[in-house]
Amino acid sequence: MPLSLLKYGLTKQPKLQRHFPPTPELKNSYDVVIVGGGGHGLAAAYYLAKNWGITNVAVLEKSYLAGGNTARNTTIVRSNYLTPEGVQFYDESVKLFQNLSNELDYNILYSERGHLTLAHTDAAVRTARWRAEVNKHLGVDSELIYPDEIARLCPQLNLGDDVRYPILGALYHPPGALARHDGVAWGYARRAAEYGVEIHTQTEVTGFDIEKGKVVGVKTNRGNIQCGKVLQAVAGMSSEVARMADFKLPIKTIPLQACVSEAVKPFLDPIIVSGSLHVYVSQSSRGELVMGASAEAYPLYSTRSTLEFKEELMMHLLEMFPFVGKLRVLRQWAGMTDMTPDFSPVMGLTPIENYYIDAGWGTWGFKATPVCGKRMAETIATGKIPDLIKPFELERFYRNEQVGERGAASVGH
Ligand code: FAD
Ligand code: PYC
Repeated sequence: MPLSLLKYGLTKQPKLQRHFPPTPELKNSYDVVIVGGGGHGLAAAYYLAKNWGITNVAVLEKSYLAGGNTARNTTIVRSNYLTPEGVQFYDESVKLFQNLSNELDYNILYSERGHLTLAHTDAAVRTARWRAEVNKHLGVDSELIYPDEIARLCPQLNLGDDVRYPILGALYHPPGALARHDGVAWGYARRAAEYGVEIHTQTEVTGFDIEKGKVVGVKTNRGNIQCGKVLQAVAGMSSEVARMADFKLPIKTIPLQACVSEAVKPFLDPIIVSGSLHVYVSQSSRGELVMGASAEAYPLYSTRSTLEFKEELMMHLLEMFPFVGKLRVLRQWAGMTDMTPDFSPVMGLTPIENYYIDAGWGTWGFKATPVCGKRMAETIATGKIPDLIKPFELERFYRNEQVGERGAASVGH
């Protein structure tokens, strides 16, 4: 339990605390400028300050704090990936998540539920077995299970064969978890600010000063600043911001929608994902069903919601949980996801000296917030890329050494 929560509970008249310091005036120069005040940018700022003593840092956010994909995701945390590179990377993040409330002294409502990826075809069973074996080999808890065990873990699931795609098995990953997405960003922001990091909201980066291939300044709607180093962490705007710095990313921006139902009493403990039915669902600590389906079919810079998405999602959801037919949808939204060809992120150096990239998080980057922040901070501080993130360098696309994770994406594409 975070210490502050305990103190709050025991205090008769708790003092109301401002969450973050107000946006300060921009200084002329910073050692590090982080573009993007989502979970990733804020986590990197925190670890730069805490692990490396680098505090002359500005986080520049064009809108309000963490209102991008950090606020729009469905908060699933897991490490049951397909490639050894992916499994090791996300496993470090899960471990950081497990202690994050204590580390930040901020309650992120981390809730370990177990994660079930349902298999409705022989091919899906094969992939589940493959993932389970790679996971186990690397010390990650995952196994292939069959309908009797699925029924024990999730008795509400329709396991009958009176449906189009009966459930044949599942990849079961006990550490699969949910967390409060805003809490993760706010916790990092608050602690980073305590170390002296400046957080500037309503501050849009509009360009960069690049001299002889090296970044030396950042242009914003509030004026120009000089900088030692830049970290780009802008999710759905990755290609556009990289274009301002004059380099290209192999990224397409594709909208992904989600929705929540009204709150009902807890009935669904595990997180359920069905690749074949293109649907995933969990129940939040507030009691809402949090649901998603496939990404849109084409690239677009838009966060509109559609009726078509909801209709398709509900059709599939009812096949798995027929009794939720009367449940009402409360909210629906979309985020813009930066999709790479291999469904893995891009982290590390860029063709511009002192300009670092944290992108390509597509539909999978919330769970990586702690590990990416920690390892990008290390990269910026030391100038060396840690082995854990080396496979995810931008350079891999030129060497054709992709880290194929399509088979482990929970979202249909
Ligand atoms: P963001 O939170 O988007 O932060 C980037 C920030 O950069 C934004 O606040 C934006 O305003 C700012 N910015 C952009 N351009 C500029 C500029 N020029 N100047 C200044 N600031 C700028 N991942 C999971 O692991 N699990 C899930 O369950 C999951 N579900 C998802 C469901 C949906 C519907 C969506 C859309 C995504 C989901 N994801 C999930 C993916 C996850 O949300 C993202 O990968 C992750 O949030 C990326 O974090 P970020 O900090 O990089 O981006
Ligand atoms: O990466 O686990 C995930 C996920 C689930 C829904 C969207 N992304």
